[in-house]
Amino acid sequence: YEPDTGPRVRVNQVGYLPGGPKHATVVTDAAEALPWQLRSAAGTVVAEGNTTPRGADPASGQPVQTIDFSAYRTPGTGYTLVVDGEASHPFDISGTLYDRLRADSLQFFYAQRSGIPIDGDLIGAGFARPAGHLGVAPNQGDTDVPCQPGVCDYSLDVRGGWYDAGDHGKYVVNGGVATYQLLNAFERTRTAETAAGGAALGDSTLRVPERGNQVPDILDEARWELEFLLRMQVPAGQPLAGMVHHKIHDRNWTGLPLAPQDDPQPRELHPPSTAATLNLAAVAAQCARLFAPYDAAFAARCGAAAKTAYAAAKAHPAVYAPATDSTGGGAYDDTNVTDEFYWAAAELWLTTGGSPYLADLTASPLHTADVFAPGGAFGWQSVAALGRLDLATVPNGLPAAERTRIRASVTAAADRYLATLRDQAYGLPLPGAADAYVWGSNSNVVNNAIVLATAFDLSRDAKYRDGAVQSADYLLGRNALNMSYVTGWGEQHARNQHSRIFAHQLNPDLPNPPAGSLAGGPNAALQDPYAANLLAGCAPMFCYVDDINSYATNEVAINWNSALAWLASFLADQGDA
Ligand code: 9MR
Repeated sequence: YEPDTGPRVRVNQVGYLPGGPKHATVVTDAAEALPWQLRSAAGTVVAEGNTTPRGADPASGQPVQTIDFSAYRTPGTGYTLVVDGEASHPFDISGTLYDRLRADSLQFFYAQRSGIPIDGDLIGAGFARPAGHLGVAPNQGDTDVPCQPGVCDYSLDVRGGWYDAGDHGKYVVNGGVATYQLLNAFERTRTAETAAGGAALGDSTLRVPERGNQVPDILDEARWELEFLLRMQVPAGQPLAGMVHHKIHDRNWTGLPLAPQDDPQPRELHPPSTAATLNLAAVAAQCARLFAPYDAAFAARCGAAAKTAYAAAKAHPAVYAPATDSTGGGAYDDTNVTDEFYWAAAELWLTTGGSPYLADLTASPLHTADVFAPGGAFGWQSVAALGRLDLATVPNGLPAAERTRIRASVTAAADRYLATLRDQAYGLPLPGAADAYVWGSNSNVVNNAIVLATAFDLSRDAKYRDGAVQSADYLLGRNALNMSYVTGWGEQHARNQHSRIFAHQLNPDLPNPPAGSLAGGPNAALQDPYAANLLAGCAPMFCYVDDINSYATNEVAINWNSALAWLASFLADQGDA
């Protein structure tokens, strides 16, 4: 299988910021440097230079050369880069490139909402649908959901929240990370260094039903999930009270396409887990501090739930979600919750300033450890970096020396991601080995970029901002497949992501995913049959196909779009850079 990857000059198909880094990659067998030309839309050569030979690129298996045209700064549309007579896809140079990506990437969450009709007047007629999983036949959830047999003898109203991904499951650990990233994208705009972006995430900035309610829309969107997460907590008086059920989903896997309101499967609560409980503790603590100015009662409810959950997790510190529990929904298994404890203690300390949380935080072996893994800084299974980033950025009462040490750990990690990025001929902060190209690899690219972006916020050192900006180039087309992984963005973009809802590929009456939806990305482990059959033997960066059948390379997911939303907001804030 040889995909048509188009022109051999690979660029960010959306464009480049006028004062930002401008890099491209050329696929060529030539051993020597080649001349390149930057052409305006009218065909005039506006800049030229020579490529830099890079040899064989391990991630793509391709012989490549790179181009640096950062010195050219004139805004315009329809530029192309030309090498050997072959022109790249066209792109812009503009300081407003990413303004709309901030809202587009957040729009995905409204489209994923469960338990509410989706309003076509808000996001387009093709996306309109009745509410899913409100106990209306054929749905069997989510207003009165029993546990799996033998797990508990009560049922819970767990309506609402976001569907996790291409399935109709709702998983607390992944919901937690996604909610964190939305809340954190907002919290970032509260600090002095980054206040400029605040208005862009304010009220009436998104197409959500709550616009106009005087609450920033990104908080409204996060609240839709927070309310669901709160409902997943085991009620007082029951065994394991205060713990949180790991997940709720169908008893059996369903086929595609399937609109949420048409899902006939029984829905079941799966057992509580320590990881889910600590996820709720962490994001409910964030909720308590961020909602305080807007809705004191809700903030108080979050704060109380965070404390109850944290105490329950300490009383039951090793209740693990097993890898085997993957019938009808994903497992989201985790048998190491040291990181979840660290993250929850950090968030509770930041919100309450309570000394027991500080004591737990400083006693954690992770408090002084390097928590930023080379492949991915964080993810649903490893959340220590979330605590670390917040300790570095959210105002708190740690001693100055501690604060300095924590901030230095973020910039040290960013230095390593920068070194990785410079080592990659496609300029992404992901190592070139196959084991870095995992399920959802695009989210690891983005999350590592977020560490770079945070290092810039902390230090104002432009090299970190440039690293974060360059990471976006990879996502938007500067890659082996010459493909933008963000729907609706770039000349050649992913649009057939695995989704029961946005299944246009299977039924032309259904929409593709909304603009701003991020595909999971290359997965060298080829963990679905479609990819395994089609892509056997692929070099890591080629292990992707824009086909709805490939759930392990081409799904949409809330934790991937939350990462994109955070980065998009950062990028939009940079203006001309
Ligand atoms: O994103 C998850 C990835 O890290 C795991 O390797 C994979 C297999 O366990 O599951 C992914 O999450 C999926 C979840 O299990 C079910 N909903 C869709 C998620 C995205 O593919």
